[in-house]
Amino acid sequence: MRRTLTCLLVLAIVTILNGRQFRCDYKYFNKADGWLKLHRIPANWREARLRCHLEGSKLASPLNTELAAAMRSVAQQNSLKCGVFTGIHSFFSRGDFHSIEGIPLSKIPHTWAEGEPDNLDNAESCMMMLDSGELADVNCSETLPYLCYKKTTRTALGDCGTVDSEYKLESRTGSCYKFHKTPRTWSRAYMACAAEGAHLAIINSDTEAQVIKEIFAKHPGGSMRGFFWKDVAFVGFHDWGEHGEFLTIEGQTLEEAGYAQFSGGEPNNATTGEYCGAVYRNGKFDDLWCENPYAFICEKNPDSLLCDDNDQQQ
Ligand SMILES: *[C@@H]1O[C@H](CO)[C@@H](O)[C@H](O)[C@H]1NC(C)=O
Ligand SMILES: *[C@@H]1O[C@H](CO)[C@@H](O)[C@H](O)[C@H]1NC(C)=O
Ligand SMILES: [Ca+2]
Ligand SMILES: [Ca+2]
Ligand SMILES: [Ca+2]
Repeated sequence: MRRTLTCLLVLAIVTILNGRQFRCDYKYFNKADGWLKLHRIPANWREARLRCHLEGSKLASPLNTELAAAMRSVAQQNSLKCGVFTGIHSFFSRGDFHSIEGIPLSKIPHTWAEGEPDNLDNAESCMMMLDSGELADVNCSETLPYLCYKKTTRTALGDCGTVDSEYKLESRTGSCYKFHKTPRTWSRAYMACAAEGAHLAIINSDTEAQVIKEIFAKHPGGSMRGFFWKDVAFVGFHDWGEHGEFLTIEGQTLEEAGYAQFSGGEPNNATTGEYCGAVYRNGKFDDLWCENPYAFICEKNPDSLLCDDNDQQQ
């Protein structure tokens, strides 16, 4: 609670001084002209890029000396001696290094670590920054901590405690919801919601099922791009690998959560097995293939500001 208050206060001050805000879990660096967030848990480069993207930012690269200094100071404060991934990559064509923003390596001030770049085993398409600030090419499948960067923009926190204006507060349930039209697998959908400070929607009442049904109705099949089934959307329950019993992502049975209505004939565990939670347009549940991409619905507590976790950076 105190942390939330501190957070609100800091946000308020930042807002007054700069007229800008982004997310409470990001730290503002004036000289670097933006916000940085450290992801301490190592990930491979693809996961790191996606995580930053889903948070509304970009995998950080030392694009200029100020940003490089800010990145180094965060890494050093957190004793990340083994370095961090940068957004500099040659993911599409080995050797053609660019930042995520498309800035070529030749325009990014850099010094190489000793013996680098060496494109070891002809398998190094990603770039890391060492403790010293020097760069080295590495295998993108390595796992390293990383930073996400958001360049300064003028944004405002809405009713939902996020700058993401696609979250809409629903007075009947007190929650905010966002319908994602970019289809993802259930795990990726879970990740996308988490990155937004939300979670896959959990239906806790008939009223909330009605709300979800209305949200779904605002997104007819024709409004979604791509070849996927448009009459189902992932929500927050799963069989947790124990086929036959569904629990919410908060560990409750559907009955305990307050709503357990499956659509007629469901759950049917169709061909190859369906272990992930979804809803039909009628607001009733379906068991669905986890690994196929579908639309999904995130739910967010409007009071959660993304900064009430314990490893908040100072
Ligand atoms: C390096 O990359 C290759 C593919 O380019 C992959 O098969 C290999 O497992 C990677 N090695 C490590 C140590 O991550
Ligand atoms: C669901 O279907 C899969 C594959 O057909 C099967 O292996 C699994 O046991 C089924 N699960 C249940 C709970 O019936
Ligand atoms: Ca190397
Ligand atoms: Ca809910
Ligand atoms: Ca089904």
